[in-house]
Amino acid sequence: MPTLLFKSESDSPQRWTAALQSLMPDLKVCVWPRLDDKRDVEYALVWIPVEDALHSLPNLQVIFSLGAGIDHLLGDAGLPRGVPVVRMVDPALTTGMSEYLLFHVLRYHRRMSDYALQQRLLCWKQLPQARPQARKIGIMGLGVMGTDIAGKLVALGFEVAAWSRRYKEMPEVRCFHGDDGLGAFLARTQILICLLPLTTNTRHILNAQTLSALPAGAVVINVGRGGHVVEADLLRALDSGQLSGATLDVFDAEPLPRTHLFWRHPKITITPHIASLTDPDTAAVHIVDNIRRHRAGAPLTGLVDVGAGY
Ligand code: NDP
Ligand code: OXD
Repeated sequence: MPTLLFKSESDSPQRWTAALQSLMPDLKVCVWPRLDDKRDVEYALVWIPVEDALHSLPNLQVIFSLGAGIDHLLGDAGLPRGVPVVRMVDPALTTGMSEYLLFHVLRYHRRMSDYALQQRLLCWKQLPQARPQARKIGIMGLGVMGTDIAGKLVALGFEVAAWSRRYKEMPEVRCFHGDDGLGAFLARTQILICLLPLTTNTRHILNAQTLSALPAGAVVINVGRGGHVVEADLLRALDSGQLSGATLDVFDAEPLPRTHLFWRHPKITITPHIASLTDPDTAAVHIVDNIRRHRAGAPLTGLVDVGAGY
């Protein structure tokens, strides 16, 4: 009988156990710190802090992350090195992200903040309406989630570009890659979506230099990680008018401290890291599928390249 150790302070062990066992009834799920015999544990499903939960599990084969973004887990001192790490990849998580991004892109595209302001002023005024073909969206990160939102924006008629680490092609998406491609990507982007993983190469990528490379009046939607943004540079770009708005779902410090300037900034929309939430009922499919793959000696899906940091 395969045994999985579950440890998370922010996810429900009952919901996860039920979801996993509905798909794999013979899976034994132990919830940290209740463990009968450490030698039985082959799989772990965890979120930070890992603490000493994974230490001295002599037969641990695969560590599953409860998150798609892996930066926190890779940075956790409790993560044993050398054991394969699999991140969360779930079509429902991806769909949730695309819903969030479509909502905010359309909100900016259709100038809903301007109309909200007009309503407060009792002002009845029709503003010019741009065609989607005239709106240039740029997606940083053309991975699982970036590819999905890119396709959905293309389907709506937007002019879409994406920027990735390695060369990529996608129909009707202008693809840029690497340091050399960044300048041209930013120069044409009016609505910038950050869907990058946080790595040593992407930390602080939204800074004074990159924000000033966007066309004046651009907007930024950050759903990657707070560490992608140099907060003071973002505030300066908003206050100078270089940026006309920012939607931020992720922050360096979460929960965002009540005294943080972002909260009350008129050009910032804040959400509490909810762009897409993992649902055990759908996400368990990915875990169970990978356990089956592992037991059959097949390649795992969502395997993290620890060296690359994602
Ligand atoms: P993927 O690993 O599938 O995609 C990552 C993309 O980023 C790839 O296209 C990769 O390029 C690109 N990338 C990585 N490093 C660089 C770099 N140095 N320069 C340029 N491009 C780079 O990740 P997902 O799409 O699944 O998720 C993306 C991120 O979204 C997660 O890491 C997480 O931080 C965030 N997230 C946020 C959530 C929220 O609720 N706010 C929910 C879920 C995820 P290449 O294709 O060449 O490898
Ligand atoms: C994730 C997240 O990475 O929720 O899954 O941010």
